[in-house]
Amino acid sequence: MQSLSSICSLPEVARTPVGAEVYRGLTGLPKTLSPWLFYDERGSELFEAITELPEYYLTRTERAIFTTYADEILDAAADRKRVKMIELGAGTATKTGLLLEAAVRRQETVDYLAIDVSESALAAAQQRIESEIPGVNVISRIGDYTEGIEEIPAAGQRRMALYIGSSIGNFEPSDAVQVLRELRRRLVPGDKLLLGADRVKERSVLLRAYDDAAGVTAAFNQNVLTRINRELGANFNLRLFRHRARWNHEHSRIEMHLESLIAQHVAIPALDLEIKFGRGETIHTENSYKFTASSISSIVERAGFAMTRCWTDEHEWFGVYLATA
Ligand code: AVI
Repeated sequence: MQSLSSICSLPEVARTPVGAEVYRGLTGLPKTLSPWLFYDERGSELFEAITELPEYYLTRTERAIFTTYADEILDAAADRKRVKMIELGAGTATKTGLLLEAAVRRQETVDYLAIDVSESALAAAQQRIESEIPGVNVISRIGDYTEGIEEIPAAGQRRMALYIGSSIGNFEPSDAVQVLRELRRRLVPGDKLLLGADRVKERSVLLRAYDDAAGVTAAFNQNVLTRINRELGANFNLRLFRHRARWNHEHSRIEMHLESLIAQHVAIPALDLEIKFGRGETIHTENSYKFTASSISSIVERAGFAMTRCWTDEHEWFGVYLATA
């Protein structure tokens, strides 16, 4: 715990979200940085590139599940009512189109509320969906997670909140419960949650997905150092930090780290800091939890939903779960 006097004497930039996170993460032990720091403009482009890599099975497998089961998912969610859809962290909403098309097949028109922190991603998604899927009424809201849900009240229809892409896996399990509990609080009984979550599988498949041959995931991980250099004037030498992906069996998660190849000091002038790294010491930058049917059910149920149905692919690599509020 830092004393009040040490907090008060910090440079101004340490109170910005990026400055505060870098200060917290690199002065603590073990060194950590929160994964939201990945997503500057370049990081978001690199993440889009990751989703198209042959080794990164998550996106295409979830898409394949939607391609096969979209009509069944909509029927199961609807309880014979009309459906309204809400997407948390919609991004460019590419996979969501398959569900929206199924909704239009079922009921001709559908209201779709897309929530995301990125204004540009939302604008692109809105334009594409409105031009490609007539019948979808897109409402977009800039925000984190659940803000804005009340803007499309249930009003006799079934609302289905989508939280797909295994984003839930980037939270600590207790935080994942909190995020879903907050969502549950804003829904009414009978509303649905459609959750996409990656499953536990062979270690080699998981490791390849987070350490691809073309080095795109390595560049995505190292980009966080470029961001700190640019925004806080630091002097990280990217050639002296190596991308590492590890499978942590005990916690059922892939961990991403940046490993210091030598003993070195890095200056972060905007934070008035000099950070010492030992050879082999890492900065832990991300956890990506992998779930079994029972571990994901436990999270969903602790958040106040009842697990209703699940769909998977032929290898059982990815799960799409429908739960009821
Ligand atoms: C966004 N999230 C679901 C990705 C994942 O698989 O955990 C982020 C990612 N990290 C490395 N590759 C992709």
